[in-house]
Amino acid sequence: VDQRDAKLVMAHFYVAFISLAIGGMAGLLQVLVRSGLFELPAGIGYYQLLTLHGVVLALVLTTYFIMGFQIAAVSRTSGTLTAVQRKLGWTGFIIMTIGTAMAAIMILLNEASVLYTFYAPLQAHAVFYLGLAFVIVGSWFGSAVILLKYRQWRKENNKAVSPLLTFMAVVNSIMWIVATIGVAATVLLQLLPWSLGLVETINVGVSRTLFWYFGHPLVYFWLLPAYMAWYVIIPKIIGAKIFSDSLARFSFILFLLFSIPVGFHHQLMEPGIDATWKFLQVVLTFIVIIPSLMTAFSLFATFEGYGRSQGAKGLFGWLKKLPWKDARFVVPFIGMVAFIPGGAGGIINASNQMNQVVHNTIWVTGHFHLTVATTVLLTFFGISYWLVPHLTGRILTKEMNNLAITQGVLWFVGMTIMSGAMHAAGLLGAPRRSSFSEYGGSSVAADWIPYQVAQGIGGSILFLSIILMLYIFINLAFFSPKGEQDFPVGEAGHEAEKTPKVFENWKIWIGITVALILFAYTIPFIDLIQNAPPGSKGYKLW
Ligand code: HAS
Repeated sequence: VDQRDAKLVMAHFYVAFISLAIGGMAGLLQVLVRSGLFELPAGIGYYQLLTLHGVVLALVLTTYFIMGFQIAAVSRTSGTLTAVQRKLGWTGFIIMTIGTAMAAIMILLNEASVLYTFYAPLQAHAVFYLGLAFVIVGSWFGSAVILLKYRQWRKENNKAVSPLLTFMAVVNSIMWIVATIGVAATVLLQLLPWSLGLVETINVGVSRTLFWYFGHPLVYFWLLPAYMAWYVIIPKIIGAKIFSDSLARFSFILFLLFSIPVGFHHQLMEPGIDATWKFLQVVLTFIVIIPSLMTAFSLFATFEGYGRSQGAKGLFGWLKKLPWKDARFVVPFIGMVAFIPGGAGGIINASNQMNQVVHNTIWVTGHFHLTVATTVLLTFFGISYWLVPHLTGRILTKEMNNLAITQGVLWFVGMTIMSGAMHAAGLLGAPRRSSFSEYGGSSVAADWIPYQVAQGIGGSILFLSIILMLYIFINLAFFSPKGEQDFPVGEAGHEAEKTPKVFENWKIWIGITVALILFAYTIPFIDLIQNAPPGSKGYKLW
């Protein structure tokens, strides 16, 4: 990656890792408070802390890391950014950072303790919503960089099939732009006027529906960069070929089509949405599981194929041939393993009847700590271990490599304890998003306490792992020996079939995406607006 692009990427990474430090600290306090062993000092509110933890880690860290990584991936595979593209990238970075600072200040002032999902009826200070609007708009600039570079590459290469990593970044950027329209709409049309006092009430159902229209694709916006690394980078690291370029592209297209019209699976317990539409979106949710199953298949095929090519014998002998001493492989691999129970938990959540058991319990928190906070995050850490030194002109030393493996293993241990306890307590009915309480001596609540203590122990181990990660990051960014660290990009095997051009016929894919969204959302929206609760006046968004 060209030095000028590297600077832009590193700017994103600095914010991401500062967020990790702040969010990790908030997470530690969080889990200790819930265990009943600790009380928050200096008038810090439980929901203030929870909002900080969620916003900084789930929204800020992820968005900055992904924007940075995608720019690096496109610059590496489709060529250095033009001056205009780089300027656009910096503009987006600055707008996002102003927005992040605005939102963060409001959270610190306890003026925006509305949780990372920030939909109504909780209300924050207008500056918080304005800040969010800035973050969204800034991220559109970052996405535009990816799309412009892609268009330039295609023009210069006679519309040939684009490099796989670039193609994947394009899919994720298109999905992001379509999805963020929903959250931009609720922020600008509902939450902002409401918090400014311009309207007295807003339609809560609409606000939640617009949020989840964005909120579910948001989780795939996090996941797809991890899949980019799994499909394209991991094969190169282990010395194998990409299993199938076409399969990888097809799974990304399926994510584009089916990530968005599924938000109702977060609203299965909510009134105001007819069961028919919930049913439809549950069916679509089960379709969006397919590309993940394809990914699992493809990874197993890559690993097994490689192991056997190295002479592995027996059913699982290939596992022994994988590079267990290379942090660039081991850390994301732990993330992959976590996605097996994480994904299974998601399938349970999505099953209408079972959702009634787990909804709003701490089971859901356990689910997303396996998915985003392990699968995705460990893959991002695994990427950082080679990408940061690549960008700063340094190398990942053997010593740092071993420390990185320790970091991944510590995370695995801490998360197994914390997330395992969350899943178990959730099944016993423990609510999510609540501070420590004995609920007036309730015997049911007493059963949750040992699990909460276990969460405290697991969370503390996770915090150690975060400290280790930050130490390695600082080392790779500033102190590691100078040298050239490779940016690994895999290639498809010679026997692979030619990739069909239809994957880049965006008119078809964006057309179907829009059609599916309209199909899944139009009538429920009309219902929500027409059946607005009594008392809402005038235009029924309010
Ligand atoms: Fe989820 C709630 C359903 C995936 C994140 N999810 C959440 C929330 C978050 C989140 C943050 O239907 C909470 C939101 C809130 O605050 O309220 N989720 C699903 C489904 C999937 C899923 C069906 N979720 C994710 C991913 C996330 C994420 C990914 C973040 C990155 N989720 C739900 C539902 C709810 C929900 C409901 C609402 C619950 C409620 O009631 O509130 C699927 O995409 C999962 C498919 C995944 C698989 C796994 C494939 C496995 C792979 C690994 C292969 C491993 C290898 C390693 C090769 C089918 C690809 C080799 C291993 C060896 C052992 C050798």
